[in-house]
Amino acid sequence: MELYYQPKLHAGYRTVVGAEALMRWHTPDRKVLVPGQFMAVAEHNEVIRPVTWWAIKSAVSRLARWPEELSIAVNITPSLLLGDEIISVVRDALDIHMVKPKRLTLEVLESIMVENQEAMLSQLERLRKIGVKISIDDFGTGFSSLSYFRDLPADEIKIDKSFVIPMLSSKKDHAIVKSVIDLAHNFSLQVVAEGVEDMEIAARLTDLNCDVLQGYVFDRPLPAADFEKRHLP
Ligand code: G
Ligand code: MN
Repeated sequence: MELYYQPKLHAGYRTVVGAEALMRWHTPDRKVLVPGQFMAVAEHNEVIRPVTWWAIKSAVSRLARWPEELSIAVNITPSLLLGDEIISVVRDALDIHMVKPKRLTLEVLESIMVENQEAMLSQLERLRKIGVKISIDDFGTGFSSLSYFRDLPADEIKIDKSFVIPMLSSKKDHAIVKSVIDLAHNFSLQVVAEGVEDMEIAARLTDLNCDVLQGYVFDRPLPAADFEKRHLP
């Protein structure tokens, strides 16, 4: 298992503000699989648990060696969010490496609020009390109600790439992106657009006041050493 890193850029200055850590599985027959190709299996046989704790520790140890102003986001599957284990894994990793909690973001799916709402809300509050940031991944695909925005203890939303990719050719997708940015800002949430594949889209997102951009036009997910060579000072 290896963590790759994809840059997240400030939409106005176009400087790197951090990275999303993305898992890659090097299989015995020398293939490199992306999460979509192994996550379902990993979740089914519970190997997802040790692998996710490893990802948190690995990302935090990486942060300790990166400039103070950079952050890293780690994806957390909904089933691991509840309970005390994630709290102690996150706390221990930050303590051991003396990394400021605000530099670690946990990306969770919009669907976490579907069941167990009360438990999930208080768990997100607990995590935010430690000081880590909560980001809602793939936003727009999970059929949220408006009360979602009112109640959600989060810091950031990521607009799903299925809206971002066609936003210049589809008026409706453009309207969704624009509306979500405004709505999120009204609730003091930072907005990240994922799936930014060309500079024209990047420019439009900047015009629409999107805060952070991520996508192939800036870089693909890279092995840590390559990320550091290309994106660290
Ligand atoms: O939302 P989620 O965390 O699943 O999104 C991350 C995934 O999106 C990663 O697998 C990453 O490789 C992929 N990705 C990143 N940038 C782009 C992009 O610009 N276009 C597309 N189509 N996919 C992207
Ligand atoms: Mn993600």
